[in-house]
Amino acid sequence: VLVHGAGLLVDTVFAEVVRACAGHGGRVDRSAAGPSSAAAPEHGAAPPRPEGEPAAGPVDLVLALRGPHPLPPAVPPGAAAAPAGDDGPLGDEGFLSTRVDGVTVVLADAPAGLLYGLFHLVRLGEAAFTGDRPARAHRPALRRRMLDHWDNVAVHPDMGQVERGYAGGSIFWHDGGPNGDRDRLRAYGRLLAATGVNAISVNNVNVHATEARLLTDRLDDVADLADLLRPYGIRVHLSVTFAAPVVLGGLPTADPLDDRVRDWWDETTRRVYARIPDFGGYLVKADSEGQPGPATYGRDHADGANLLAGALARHGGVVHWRAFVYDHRRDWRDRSIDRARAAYDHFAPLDGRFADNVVLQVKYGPVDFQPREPVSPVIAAMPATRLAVELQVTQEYTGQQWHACYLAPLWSEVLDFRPWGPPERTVADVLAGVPGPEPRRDGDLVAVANVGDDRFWCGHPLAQANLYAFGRLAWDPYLDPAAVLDEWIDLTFPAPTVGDPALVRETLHAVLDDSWRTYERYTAPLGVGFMVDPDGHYGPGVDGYEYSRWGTYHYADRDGVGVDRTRATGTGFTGQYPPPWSQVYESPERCPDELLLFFHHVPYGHVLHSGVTVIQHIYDTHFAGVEQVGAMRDRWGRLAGVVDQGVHDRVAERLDEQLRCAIEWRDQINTYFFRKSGVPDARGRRIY
Ligand code: GCW
Repeated sequence: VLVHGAGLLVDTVFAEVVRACAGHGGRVDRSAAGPSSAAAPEHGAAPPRPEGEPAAGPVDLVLALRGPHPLPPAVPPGAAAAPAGDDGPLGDEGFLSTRVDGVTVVLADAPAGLLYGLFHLVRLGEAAFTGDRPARAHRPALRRRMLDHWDNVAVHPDMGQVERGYAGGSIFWHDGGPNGDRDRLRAYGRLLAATGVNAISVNNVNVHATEARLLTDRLDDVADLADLLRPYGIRVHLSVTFAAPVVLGGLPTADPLDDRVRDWWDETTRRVYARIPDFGGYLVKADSEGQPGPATYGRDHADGANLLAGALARHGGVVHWRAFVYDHRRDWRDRSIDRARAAYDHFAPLDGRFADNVVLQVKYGPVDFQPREPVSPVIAAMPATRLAVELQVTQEYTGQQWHACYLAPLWSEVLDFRPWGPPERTVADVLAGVPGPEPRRDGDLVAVANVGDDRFWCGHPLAQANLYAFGRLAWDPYLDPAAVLDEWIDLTFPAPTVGDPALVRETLHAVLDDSWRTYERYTAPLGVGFMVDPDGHYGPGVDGYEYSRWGTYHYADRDGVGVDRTRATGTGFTGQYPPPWSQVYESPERCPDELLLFFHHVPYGHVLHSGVTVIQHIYDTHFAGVEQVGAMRDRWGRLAGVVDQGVHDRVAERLDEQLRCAIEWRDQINTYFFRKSGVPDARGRRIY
């Protein structure tokens, strides 16, 4: 192998190859390393070679940065030519990959591209070194691919250390301070780079007292994380409290239009960049669920976001401002309010007022990460605003990493959704910056992270597939979830040396491919959402939220179920969508079955497009869902002795629990609706 070029991330590439050679044989040379290179010669590595001098012996693989040094002679003539019809710039993170005359070549114009090119080869595996491959350019579709950790430095009395974390304690913070396990943090950076993630925010969006200080007197801890993650091309962001000028700066106000407040943010941000020159920016949850915000001062979200954006702009930073804003103290009796409307009502009127380095971060659905929601109407409503779509890799509402639930098919449905109807752009197109009628800004894909200090990273070993799939879909939102799962399987489970080589792959597909829909079958039906236990959001609690202040109701009575969100007779939420969706969702006949109860209150006898009544659908899917979980568990059993014992045991333990919990869901939901409606199951199965 020859690694050619200079820079921190080229050093990382070199170190990766050194490590691979140490493990598997082979030899690596380095050329044009340049004075900036800090790479110490390691086992298996030859010292850097002067420019132009050929590597000794045949070279199988060249990873080379183009310019300022000439490409090494080991690059076969022709390998450096642009692919036919694609001679555009590779950008900061893109790369060319080809194989010519028996030499595999990766070329990039910037060091990060070389690192992504290396991980691309790892994904190709042996295929990277067989036959010739025409040159192909790879570039990320989205510029920022970001994970948000909801980690607290200190253990929080109600939420534990990681809010909605299901993988042990925080990977970043331990015992009120930084996590001393630096190897683990480096390994995390490496893992994220291999999926394509390039930005991370390292503390909870609910910013408590200790965590607020990460911005000021605890900044060294953040700088340390930035140092550990930088070699993998990952920029560090911070969640900040909007009240920081008061709680940290001692000012009497945090009013965004007050000069003292502006000066405080400018100066504080200047200090952050003096310490962390490539700092990513701030993430803010404001005026939501008790977090402070500009509303206290009679200012709006644009005033608030632009204040921080101004402080960050001169340093190249961005502010991610969350659109997850709603009244969490409402009266359930008041039928005039609809939580689904809130994000649009707050933000759509502000379109055009946000600074260019504000990214409005919108949850994919209008309510809150339910297993089934329509895509948020905010995406179509804000053409003049840079957007991020926020997904939830951590499985708050999808089984909390006790249930196997592969989420990439859900995310792909969101990314493939066409906010203005076919044939207009998809959500993925919008984020990728494909221009529409109005010039469009590109956006980000963001997700709440699912990693903690757990031995298997994610609690459930199969939940790693979600982390992997998030990174891959953020790099290329047009990828097929099943193909992404294949990549993950191949990278994660070595082919068994004895027995059927296809067994692992087939089993994992059987367990995971349909697991999100299976989860949907045994939980809340037809998009109605929020039938979870309010204490912790795990397991059933059919009426748990029905008379609460949170705004998430299903309105089941003896005659029917669902939320009337029509313009004609309901909350008017359907009017937040442009055509054709405003009409499709308005009509119970045209509304897709899986969203029917999100948009309509219908009688139990209402006949779905599938031909069955709503009540029979509820019974059928709940019995089917449990059967499917049983089948998943049996399938997994066949991998005993084939995959690592520790992994096998952990997954088996979780599938047992998934089955127990699915049965609980089935019986509570079926019994609830049987008692409400009095309609028996047409197939006479046991309901309590
Ligand atoms: O899904 C809800 C969670 C809260 C979370 C909030 C948010 C960080 O239940 O725990 O708070 O969303 O997204 O801000």
